[in-house]
Amino acid sequence: MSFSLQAIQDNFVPHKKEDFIYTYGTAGFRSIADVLDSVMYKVGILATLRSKKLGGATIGVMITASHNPEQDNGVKLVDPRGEMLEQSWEAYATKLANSKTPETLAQATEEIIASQKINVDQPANVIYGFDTRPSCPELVKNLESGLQASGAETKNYGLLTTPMLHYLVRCLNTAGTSDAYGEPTAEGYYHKLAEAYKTAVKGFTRLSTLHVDCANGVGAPKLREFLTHLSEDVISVDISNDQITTQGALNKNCGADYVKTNQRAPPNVKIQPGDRFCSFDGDADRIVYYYLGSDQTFRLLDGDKIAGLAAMFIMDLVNDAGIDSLKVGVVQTAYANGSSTNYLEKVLKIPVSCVSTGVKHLHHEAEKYDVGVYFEANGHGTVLFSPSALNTIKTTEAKTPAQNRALQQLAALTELINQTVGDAISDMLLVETILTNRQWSPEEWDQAYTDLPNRLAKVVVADRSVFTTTNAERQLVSPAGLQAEIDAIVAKYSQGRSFVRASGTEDAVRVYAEAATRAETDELTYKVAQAVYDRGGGVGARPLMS
Ligand code: 16G
Ligand code: MG
Repeated sequence: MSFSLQAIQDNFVPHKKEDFIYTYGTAGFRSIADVLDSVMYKVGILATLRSKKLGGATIGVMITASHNPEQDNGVKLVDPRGEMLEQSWEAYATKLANSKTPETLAQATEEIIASQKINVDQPANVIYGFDTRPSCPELVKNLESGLQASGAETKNYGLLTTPMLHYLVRCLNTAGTSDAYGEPTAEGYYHKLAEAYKTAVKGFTRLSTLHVDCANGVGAPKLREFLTHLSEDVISVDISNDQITTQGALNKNCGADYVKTNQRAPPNVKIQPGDRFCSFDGDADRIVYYYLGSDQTFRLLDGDKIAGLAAMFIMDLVNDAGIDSLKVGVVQTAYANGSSTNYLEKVLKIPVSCVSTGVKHLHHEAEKYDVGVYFEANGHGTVLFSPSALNTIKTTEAKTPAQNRALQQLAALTELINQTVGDAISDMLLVETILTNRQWSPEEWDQAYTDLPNRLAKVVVADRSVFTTTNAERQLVSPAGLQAEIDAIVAKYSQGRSFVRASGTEDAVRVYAEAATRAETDELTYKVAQAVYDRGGGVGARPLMS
């Protein structure tokens, strides 16, 4: 198939809402689904150009709006190694999406070709997948139209979790090379994870049943398919919130975002003391665990707790394997609970980096370590093993049975953990592996440290773009003077910490605060939110302490 600007113009998909402005943000384009058909067409063109730029390497397109309500949708591009689209291309995505006529679209396309020096005669390969949203089939058609008009070879992988699409892209681009990632099929993905899990828990007593809330999303059918690869004596899983065809059910009162935001279990999940629970989000790239404490209170084991557990386990294995020359590090964002950072740095003595919010920032920072553990508090995360770490694990000769066992466990983890992006199924298996190896209950896992009370608030302002930050979002640069005011407020609270940043996904400014006690935390949040409202052009009601 050849590339033709004429075909791109002839098949143009008009904008439904003329004044809508599209932005390729932290997680691609995301909005109410009704206005996305024109965007899908443009994303098809962009994916083709990206593939041509990279000599025909396979690019992925995922249609999902993750934890957002069912009426929303979104789309994001996946680069050849299964990573998020290179940041410098986000501006091209935005430019194409806002081209409102066939002529301006052709012009924007030509500009990308010229500035990126793209040879349009190169082949283009694009694969795509989508989640369970009712709007997906229509949006897929528009995407296909853009791919066809720009002359890409395509493959539709159908219903997928986001991490499965990332996996498939990496497999296709590494096939036949020395770092072939796996079989580029859903079966290949299940098989790889299942085999690694069997190795990682071999010889240990199986834990009690794990209860998984799938947010009524794509994680439900995919987890079910995956589980057919493992027998009941290896893992026991009870799936709830699997109603993927019930209208309006997706992410409604369930899922990882609900649990993290409300700090409680989904109302329809019967949480019993002694049981272990986790929740996926709508596209299964995010997970949090929870349980009921012996005092009957709800306890959340979020992304920070998973990072701590994984870092602890990997450090122990690296030491037992006698390969402690490997540099293990953890990457967090400013949202990480202060107690988790303290535990990692002071107890585990692991280097910790803090970066801006958004998976791509954490992922790139984690690549700087031999073994880079990265998690956002909200449950997005994974562990990356560098090529040299993989080589060390593979080639080190064990001198004792204990060393041999540790090396085997590490090797299994490199297969079990999705190396392309955070993956709820894979992260769940990682946690289950560690708890099985230690024969730990969630309560025992939770003992590593106690979270500082924390609170997240939202302030609506006239223009959130005036809120600019530095130092991994921990300090405001503008509005002028506001940071000094926040510093003065924070200084009055023991173990107080607070920061303010503009959301990348909502039209609001977020305020995070933590302090030694619940009362202090609430007061600190409220004071900072008021300062934001007063100095930052707040609209609507002034924040009140709730
Ligand atoms: C997106 C990001 C997530 C981040 C969140 C922050 C990806 C795949 N997702 O969902 O990592 O935590 O945005 O939202 O990068 P906010 O900017 O509205 O606070
Ligand atoms: Mg998600």
